[in-house]
Amino acid sequence: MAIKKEKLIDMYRTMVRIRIFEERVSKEFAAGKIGGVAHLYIGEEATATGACAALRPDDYITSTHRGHGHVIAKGGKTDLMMAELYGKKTGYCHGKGGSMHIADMDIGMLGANGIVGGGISIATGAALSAQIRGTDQVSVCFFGDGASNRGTFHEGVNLAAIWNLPVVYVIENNVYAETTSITDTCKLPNVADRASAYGIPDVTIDGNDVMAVYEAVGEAIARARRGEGPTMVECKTYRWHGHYEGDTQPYKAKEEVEQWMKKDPIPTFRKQLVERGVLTEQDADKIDQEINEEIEKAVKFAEESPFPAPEETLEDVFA
Ligand SMILES: Cc1ncc(C[n+]2csc(CCOP(=O)(O)OP(=O)(O)O)c2C)c(N)n1
Ligand SMILES: [Mg+2]
Repeated sequence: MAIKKEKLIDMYRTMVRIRIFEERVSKEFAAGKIGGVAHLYIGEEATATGACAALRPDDYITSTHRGHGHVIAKGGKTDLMMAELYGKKTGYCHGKGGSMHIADMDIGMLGANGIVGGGISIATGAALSAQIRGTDQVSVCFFGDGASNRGTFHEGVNLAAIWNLPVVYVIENNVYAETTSITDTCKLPNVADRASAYGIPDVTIDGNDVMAVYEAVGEAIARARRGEGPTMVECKTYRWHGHYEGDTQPYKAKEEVEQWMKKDPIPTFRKQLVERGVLTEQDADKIDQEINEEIEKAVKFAEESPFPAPEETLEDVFA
């Protein structure tokens, strides 16, 4: 697939933005600045970045409880997201939703979700809506290996298959669902092998290879846009941090962690871009620096923003 230099640089920038945002969240969470729970996307940056790079601005995505990377990859604002994590009035949900409720309709980001597998129904519904309205929008649904064991997976994928809906199911197989390894809940070598039971195509790829994700999800999106229905793309990846910040991960083997750390998607892509002459090391350093400054500003914005007033408690709350 031909891809412009600017796009490649943008993909690098997005992965760095996710990494630095998440590292900062980890730090501020530990310092007690962020309440609730934080599920971080560190290590999985290439999956959201490659998939969203293949989407149009008017396409949809749905996310999970581990949603910061998806928001950033679809073009969300790091200052509004940081303020939301801080519980501030200037945040995406006016400080009342936190990490697991961030949505941005202006960029087609239909929501993070505290309900595992909840996004599968929403992405399928968004694809149905596009089909009924006769647009050629596509919906990309991100979910975990664990979510593929939920009923919504069967319901959503089966419906999309039967009705030929324009949706791409992106399984982020990061090996674990909380403390449970996927090998304890799925007999198949690949979770996406389940797609054949629904009569839809599937592909399993290295989710830490941003170009492989871009190409595989890009082909699935093109298929969906042509009216040829859903595809399942499994991205094999790994989360570096605990399931939540504070999880000490006694269930992971040291060798397994070390092996995956060697497959860090960001330096791998950076090296490829330098070797291909897309970027110099200095250009890449400059991008890293710019993103550091952006995230610093996002933290300052969050710190300096007010909390919502007590009398606003019931505003923005729908039933
Ligand atoms: C319906 C539902 N069941 C259980 C939970 C508790 N829970 C939160 S995250 C999680 C594991 C999800 O694993 P996976 O889908 O692989 O996503 P990952 O955390 O690995 O990104 C579980 C069981 C929940 N939030 N919602
Ligand atoms: Mg998982």
